[in-house]
Amino acid sequence: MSAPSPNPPETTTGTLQASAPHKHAAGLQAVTVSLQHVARESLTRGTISLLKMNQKNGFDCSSCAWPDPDDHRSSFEFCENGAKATASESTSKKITPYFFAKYSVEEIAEHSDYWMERQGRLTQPMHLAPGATHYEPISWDNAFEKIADHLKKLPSPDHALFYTSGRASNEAAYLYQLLARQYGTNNLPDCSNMCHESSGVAMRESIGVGKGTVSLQDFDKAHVILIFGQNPGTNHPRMLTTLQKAARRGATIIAINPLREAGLLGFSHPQEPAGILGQSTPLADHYLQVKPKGDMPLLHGLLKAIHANEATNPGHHIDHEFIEQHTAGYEELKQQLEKLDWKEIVEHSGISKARIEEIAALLTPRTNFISCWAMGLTQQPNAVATIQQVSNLHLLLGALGKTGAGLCPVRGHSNVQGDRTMGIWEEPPESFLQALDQEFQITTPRKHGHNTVSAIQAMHKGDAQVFIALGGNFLSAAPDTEYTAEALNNCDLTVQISTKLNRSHTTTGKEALILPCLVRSEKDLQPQQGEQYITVENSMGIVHSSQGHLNPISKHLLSEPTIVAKIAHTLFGEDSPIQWQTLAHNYDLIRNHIENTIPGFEQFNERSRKPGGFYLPNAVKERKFNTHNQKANFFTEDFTPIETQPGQLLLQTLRSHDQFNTTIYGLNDRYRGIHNERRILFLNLEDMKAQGIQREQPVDITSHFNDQTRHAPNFLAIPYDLPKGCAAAYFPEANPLVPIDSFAEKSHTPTSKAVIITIEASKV
Ligand SMILES: Nc1nc2c(c(=O)[nH]1)N[C@H]1C(S)=C(S)[C@@H](COP(=O)(O)OP(=O)(O)OC[C@H]3O[C@@H](n4cnc5c(=O)[nH]c(N)nc54)[C@H](O)[C@@H]3O)O[C@H]1N2
Ligand SMILES: Nc1nc2c(c(=O)[nH]1)N[C@H]1C(S)=C(S)[C@@H](COP(=O)(O)OP(=O)(O)OC[C@H]3O[C@@H](n4cnc5c(=O)[nH]c(N)nc54)[C@H](O)[C@@H]3O)O[C@H]1N2
Ligand SMILES: [Mo]
Repeated sequence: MSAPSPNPPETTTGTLQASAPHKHAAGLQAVTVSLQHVARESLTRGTISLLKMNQKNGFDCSSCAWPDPDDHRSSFEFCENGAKATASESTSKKITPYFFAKYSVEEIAEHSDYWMERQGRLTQPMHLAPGATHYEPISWDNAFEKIADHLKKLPSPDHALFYTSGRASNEAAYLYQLLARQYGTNNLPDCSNMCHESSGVAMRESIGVGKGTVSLQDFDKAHVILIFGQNPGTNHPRMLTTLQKAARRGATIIAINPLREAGLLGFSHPQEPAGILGQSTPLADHYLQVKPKGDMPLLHGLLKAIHANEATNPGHHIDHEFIEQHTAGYEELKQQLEKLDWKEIVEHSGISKARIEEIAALLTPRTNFISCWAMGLTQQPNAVATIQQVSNLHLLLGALGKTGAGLCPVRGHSNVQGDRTMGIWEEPPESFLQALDQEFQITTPRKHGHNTVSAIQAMHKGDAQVFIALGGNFLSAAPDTEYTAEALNNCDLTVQISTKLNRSHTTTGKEALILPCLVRSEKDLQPQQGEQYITVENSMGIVHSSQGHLNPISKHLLSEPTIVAKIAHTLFGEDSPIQWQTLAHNYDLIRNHIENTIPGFEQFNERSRKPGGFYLPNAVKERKFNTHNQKANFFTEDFTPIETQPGQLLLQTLRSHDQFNTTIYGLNDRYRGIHNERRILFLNLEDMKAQGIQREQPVDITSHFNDQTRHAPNFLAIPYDLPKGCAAAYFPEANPLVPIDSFAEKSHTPTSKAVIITIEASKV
């Protein structure tokens, strides 16, 4: 039997409607589209959910990690894409065992991701036996037995992989890492490895903490806000309210992005009368259309221009006191900047010297400025070094650890930051492992585990046979779809703890399990212990509770903490030093353990019950830098451009407006003027002319890495406002093109924003 195809159908819909891109985001249409999505899934469950979302007594929106305002929450504290996420999880549609009896795994795989999403919620544990064509129902106890049996059979605990996606609560994540470590491995790859890992690595080296250093209030005090490689109109729409407030008060917003994104140009607030009527607030005062990967030379240019300003007007353009007191490595940076050639800076960044000087003039030690960034920086080959140049800019001007200034990596998944705080990390610090050993009387392993890329390589080589996923859609999110599929097919057992159907349920190991769990908006009622709540940490280090209110869609569902604890209980038995049975049902007990083992969680139960939650400590806010030398470090790094041959383009893979990562809510990308199609390749008009490609013509894409090629057919070419030589296509359709061996230095993040491609007209 051949394995089902890992790719979504490689055909176009035939119904593309392409129009001009929008010049601002949101407005009334955002509200109508939200309501359409709610109505399609379930009007009652969806509306109740929207009213409870992001309220102090409600649940945390599972869409993005942008924080809620501390005060002045409106009764509709949501955005269009949060509404889509909530409609999707609150749907009344269900996938029952009948569905799996009707469709074989191969037949399910023939459908699109959009179709999979619309089938509804998973409702019962299902088992795919070795050699079987269909999933069949299985009892929870039998499912846990199968997992325990497989784990007990492995030659070493390092042959098991425990993947986490960033929606898991703090409580679930803490239990999950404890399960892996009691079992004996640090193999805890997570979605962060494909996402903000580069930010964590860069910031830990340079300022001693891998998290952002600002809070929402700092945005009220900032004079300048820089936004690198981020599309907030689609991916963090609630950030637009923050930016609108800043713009209205006169702050300068600078967008750095190869694409002109509607959400950076302007915003019509859908909850203001003027916004509903379509009046928009202009956002970006300066739009720097950098070349892809051009941020590092741009930052070099800014640093150089600031030094030139200081030379003409000494004492006004650099914060010498901050540098002296708090930093190391400044002299090396200064020497490097002197040697850098403006011609190369301009060529590689795509931004003129005059323009760079204009921006540099805005940045002085008296300027409060915040730098935000997302995947446009983190998924580049030189991501870590680039983010360290952002940090250099802040160190040079002392724009760190003071009101209105600091670094703001804008996280993706709603609890990806919390999961890392809870120990979902393949390279845990010794202090954390010691704390676990002491708290639980176990011996945790010291050997570092696999990250996402090395986990795939290990499965491919046959060095890992059991793959368990706490959420997510590993197959479609990972790079190099065909290679990752082969890796998963090699496993003896793959286990997906999931809420909705996805392609990781059809590309499996020899045996597979689907374990369906509660979503955030559902009540978590535990036997004897009653209703439980969970906690999450947002992008700005605020930990708060989240409590569901809907009745679960099926009586068979278990919560994530319960599922994890029951796997552990079955695996370790009654004699385990950890009382897994009690942890499964009483989350206060889990929070007590978190309090005892992770700094910053004192009186966790008490403080998480307070509306709004609490801030975790962040040393950088007090200008303390917990690096190897207790200083903030300047990093001096040379820029190496990506060499492309004539005819080659640099492809970035990005998100449309109607998706959450691999979950496809619809086929539109409204702000970019795309309707009814996802197999789109955005190109510069001159490149299209040079290659003789017509508008909407189907093209096949080949990617090139070392001597290897990879292919993805049938994308419709659309001319777009992006720099010559660069191209863009949607994730996950373009993932087969991302080479497994191409990842960022130091962080191992797949280079999903820098894939060398060639294109040719599809043969019809
Ligand atoms: N609705 C919705 N919300 C989401 C998600 C979703 O899929 N849907 N995903 C969540 C997750 S997990 C994450 S990580 C975030 C992702 O949020 P984003 O990072 O905003 O997501 P992307 O679509 O990958 O957009 C990357 C942006 O970087 C730009 N870019 C590409 N290359 C470069 C470059 O070399 N330099 C610069 N300066 N810019 C570049 C692109 O043009 C694009 O605007 O959103 C989160 N929120
Ligand atoms: N080419 C390319 N690849 C990329 C990216 C890119 O920009 N380009 N971005 C990368 C990034 S930033 C990220 S974060 C990863 C995302 O990688 P993942 O986090 O692995 O993927 P998602 O698509 O977010 O996962 C969606 C699935 O999670 C499950 N799910 C949803 N909610 C819950 C829940 O509450 N509990 C449980 N247990 N399951 C749930 C559902 O079954 C759903 O199908 O993808 C990465 N891959
Ligand atoms: Mo992400």
